[in-house]
Amino acid sequence: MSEKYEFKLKPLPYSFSDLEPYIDSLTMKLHHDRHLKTYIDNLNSVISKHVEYKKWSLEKLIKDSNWLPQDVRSSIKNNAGGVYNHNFYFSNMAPGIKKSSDDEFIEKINHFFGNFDDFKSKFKTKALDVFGSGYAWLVANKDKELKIIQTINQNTPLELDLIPILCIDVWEHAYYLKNYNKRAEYIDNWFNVINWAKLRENYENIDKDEK
Ligand code: MN3
Repeated sequence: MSEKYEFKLKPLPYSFSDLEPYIDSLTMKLHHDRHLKTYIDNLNSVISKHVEYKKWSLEKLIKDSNWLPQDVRSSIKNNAGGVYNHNFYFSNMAPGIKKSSDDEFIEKINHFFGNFDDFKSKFKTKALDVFGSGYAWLVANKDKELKIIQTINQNTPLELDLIPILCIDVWEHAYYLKNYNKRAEYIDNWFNVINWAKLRENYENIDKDEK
């Protein structure tokens, strides 16, 4: 990832309709072209007035936000978080990628959560329990131990020194058009469009990131 100013809205690696019938095209289009774009535009607009941060990567703007001047700190942190979280969310979905049970990464999930169904039910509960707007995440620590956490608003696991593996956006804009207020229905649908190949890659990359 590691992008810097000027941040760009990149096209999704699949089309807006590819996640149908689980996630509808209009939701995908508005989520990407309007919600994510707004975070990118806002972030670019603040950074353009603070040239000293033009060289900071997206991750650094989030992790080192305490060093930012107070008047722009929350604006930069929230918008950078919005860009990071949405990029992560969109890249962890794909149409028709099935998990294979002999996958080493799935074995890790089974190891840390008992079995796959337990993982699924724990993840769903965590996502349902996010009060208001936020995300549920599967994350790893530096020892590659997996756990499930929540973040509110546009906070990220980076600030907690955790490595993100998977996230679900449970802001209402992620599901309201199709599922109205039924977040549980959205979560069940979303489980069908997880890009397991990407998750495995995220997990395997932990060692590389360390170096
Ligand atoms: Mn969103």
